[in-house]
Amino acid sequence: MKSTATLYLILTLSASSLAIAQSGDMKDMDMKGMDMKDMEIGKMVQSTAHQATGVVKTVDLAKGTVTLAHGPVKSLQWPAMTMRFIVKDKSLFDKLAVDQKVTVVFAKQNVDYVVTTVK
Ligand SMILES: [Cu+2]
Repeated sequence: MKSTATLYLILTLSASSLAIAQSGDMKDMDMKGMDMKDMEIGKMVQSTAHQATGVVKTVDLAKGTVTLAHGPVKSLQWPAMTMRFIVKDKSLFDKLAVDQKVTVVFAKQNVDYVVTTVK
């Protein structure tokens, strides 16, 4: 009886800790996914993401840059301006066509602003 009760307790505990571990894993996976993405584009793990909406003026796939005429960016206290962004994830160029209106998420990396998402 005692061993059965103990086994039951162990099973119950491992089932609940498994559930916790699984939800923990999912959080870890999200974090790892973000870290990996950040690592790909350099030391921007600590960078804050900003968002800008604007029109694509030029695209340079070879250099990995895009020039946007973007509206004000409150999080950076930027006025509207036309400027160059770095695009390290080449797949983003699929969404970056000249004259296209886009919303981008970007982060400062050293002296550059790197686009991480195009909406
Ligand atoms: Cu700007």
